[in-house]
Amino acid sequence: MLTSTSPPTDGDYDGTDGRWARYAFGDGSRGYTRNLVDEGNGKSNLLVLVWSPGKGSPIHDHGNAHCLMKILKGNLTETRYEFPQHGSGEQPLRKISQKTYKENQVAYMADELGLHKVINEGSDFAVSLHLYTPPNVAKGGCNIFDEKTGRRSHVPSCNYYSAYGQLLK
Ligand code: 2CO
Ligand code: FE2
Repeated sequence: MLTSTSPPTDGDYDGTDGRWARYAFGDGSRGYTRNLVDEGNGKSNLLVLVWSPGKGSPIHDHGNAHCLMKILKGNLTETRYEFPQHGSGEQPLRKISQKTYKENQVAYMADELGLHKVINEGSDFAVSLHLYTPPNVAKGGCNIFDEKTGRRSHVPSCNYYSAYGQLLK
């Protein structure tokens, strides 16, 4: 029986079994790699992301989809910003919050909650498991945003570094 309405801090998948390792291709020359695990019969996207030490993502949106992120290894620091209004001109993005997630913690993100960037402030690679549904970003890409001007640029395809455990060229 559900006795709590508070957000999840843990998911059912226990990452300590290490079964994610075959999807976790790191590349220190990039901020992070996106590794496809499963396409959920076209309804979702399950990815393993590998975050290079001291690096991270640009500020981005999530294509009007739900995003769940569970930390499998290391810590990740998420900074959230208000979603800029169309036509509001050039203004710096307004920071809402900053939080560091530790191993096994789960974060939820969606466009309703704003934009975010994710940074690995640790000195080793960090790994996270991401579930996106519907798989809008895989189909239509996403937008990245300039922190100082709020200006957006569309990224037509957010590429995979590997799929089903095989490196892609
Ligand atoms: N959304 C980013 C991506 O799919 C990762 S940050 O966590 O939501 O590349
Ligand atoms: Fe994200």
